[in-house]
Amino acid sequence: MRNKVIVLAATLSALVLSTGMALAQGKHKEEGQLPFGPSEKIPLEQPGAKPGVPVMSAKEFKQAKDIYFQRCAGCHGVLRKGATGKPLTPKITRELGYEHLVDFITYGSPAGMPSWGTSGELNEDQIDVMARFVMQDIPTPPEFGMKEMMASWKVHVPVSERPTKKVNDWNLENLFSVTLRDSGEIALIDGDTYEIKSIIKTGYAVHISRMSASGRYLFTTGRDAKINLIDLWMDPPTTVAEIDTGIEARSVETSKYKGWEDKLAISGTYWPPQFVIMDGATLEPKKIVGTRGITVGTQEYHPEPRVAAIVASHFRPEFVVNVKETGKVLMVDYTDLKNLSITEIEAARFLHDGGFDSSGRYFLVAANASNKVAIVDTKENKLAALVETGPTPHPGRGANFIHPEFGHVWATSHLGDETIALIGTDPKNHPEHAWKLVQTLEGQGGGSLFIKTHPNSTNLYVDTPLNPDEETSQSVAVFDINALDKEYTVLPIGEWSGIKEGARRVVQGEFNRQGSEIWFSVWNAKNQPSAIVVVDDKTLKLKKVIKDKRLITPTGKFNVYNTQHDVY
Ligand code: DHE
Repeated sequence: MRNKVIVLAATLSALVLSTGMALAQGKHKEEGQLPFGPSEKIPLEQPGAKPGVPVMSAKEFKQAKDIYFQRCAGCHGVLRKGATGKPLTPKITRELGYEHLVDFITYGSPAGMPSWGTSGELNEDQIDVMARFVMQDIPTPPEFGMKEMMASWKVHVPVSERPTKKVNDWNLENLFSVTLRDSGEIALIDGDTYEIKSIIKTGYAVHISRMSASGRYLFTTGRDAKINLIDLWMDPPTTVAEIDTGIEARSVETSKYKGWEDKLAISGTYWPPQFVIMDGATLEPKKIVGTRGITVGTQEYHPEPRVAAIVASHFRPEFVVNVKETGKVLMVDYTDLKNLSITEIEAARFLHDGGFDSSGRYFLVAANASNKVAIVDTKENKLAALVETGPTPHPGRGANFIHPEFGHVWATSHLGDETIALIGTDPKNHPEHAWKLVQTLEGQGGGSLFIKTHPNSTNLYVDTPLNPDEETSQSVAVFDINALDKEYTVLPIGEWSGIKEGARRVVQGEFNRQGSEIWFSVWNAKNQPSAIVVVDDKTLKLKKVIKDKRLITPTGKFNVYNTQHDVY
């Protein structure tokens, strides 16, 4: 075992910050503001001065609010109730006191709080305002309902003016949609020629791209909850509609059940805590549903249960909506939006990301701070199992493969340690192993975010972008699926990129259509070069480095065919 480290999910914001700091340190430095992002939409009132609570000027409050929403809210929550990070409610922060908070923000903690000061990511003035900010009463951002959504909704190309068949000569099946995080764009890259075919302006820091069932429409969601609907049949592919569905978001999906292909779309938001069902061809908002409510287990009210991963069921006309803070999976039947029917499945708290098993029937989702994976049977609408896997599972969509001994398995890596957990997913042929942890592998170290394989591959790739050791964060481990006990191979992707500067974090492998190549992002700060490194899956040798000054902070990559058909 190498480099065993404890890296908790809070570190993720450190990563986000380190790449985003270039923005904060650029021309907006004076105001301490970021040029764009969700916080722009949040006209928060500054709470009145209180005895014993440090005073802040309006300018300082605004600066702190921006930093908080951009960097801290992902882990601590908008209402500071804690999730992946600890709660920061005024009672707690005032008891801790200003000096303690300054030290904590400056030096971090072994439990995963990043060392914002010593890493150089926040300067002393910024740490001072953040310590004072978290001692204030919690400002609640505004709600975002139908009126606000309608005001932001734009149809750029009406359905009647769109082509009735594909009119470009692009090979859509092997096209990659690549998030250019800090420039608020995606790049569409041809998987056959590696040519950047187009750069499309989107919301800020697109989190995921999803494909409609037909493969025609590409949906992106910005962190600022802007949804772009891109018609891939047009020449060139173009945004045909857009809408803001809230203030902060991470998930978007479209209806895939037979007869409902391309008909509806759904966006889940972190703030406000809700989801909205929209028309699939125009994004017209149709139905907003709040997710505030009672948690599983302790059964107490939570005011901010954020919507994490959403997938579309293949077995019923339903969306599978994972609510982080309540730990509930909502099976939302979309056939009758007026008389909406939702099956609520109790899973475990802090649901985050996940993917289907190879049959497409079971959805496996990380309940990250509970160290568990919840398995939902989307045919029977029941919880199949809750499996303890290790500290802070973070699968992305996970990896499905056939294990020489246990048959079909699904795998996740972990943020909190070096382990990779394999869960049996074949109740028919291997009932004794189904929904059980069948094997644990040891990878390079903690700080892993994504794991990947493909039905045509016999390799299992595990990234470690958040590991504090540079060599580890700049490389990936590859296991041979047919000899999992054998030592893994390390691919020095950062070095292969030829880039000499920066953190060069290697993140999220994504296969091409054929399953013959895997693409990794080499993720640097906005003002530094980044790249995509393509690896030949058979030989594990470098095949291509895609470098271009337009590739600003590439992170997630979504192959059209694999995303459309849930191949992973
Ligand atoms: Fe993600 C998926 C939330 C930070 C890159 N991320 C997801 C999903 C959620 C989520 C809920 C699943 C969406 C779905 O399937 O519908 N991510 C969050 C956060 O709350 C968190 C921890 C902190 C934050 O403030 O955003 C966070 N994520 C990051 C990053 O820092 C990453 C590495 C870079 C970035 O672009 O922001 C990042 N997240 C991704 C990617 C996926 C993702 C690439 C999709 C992976 C896939 O293969 O499907």
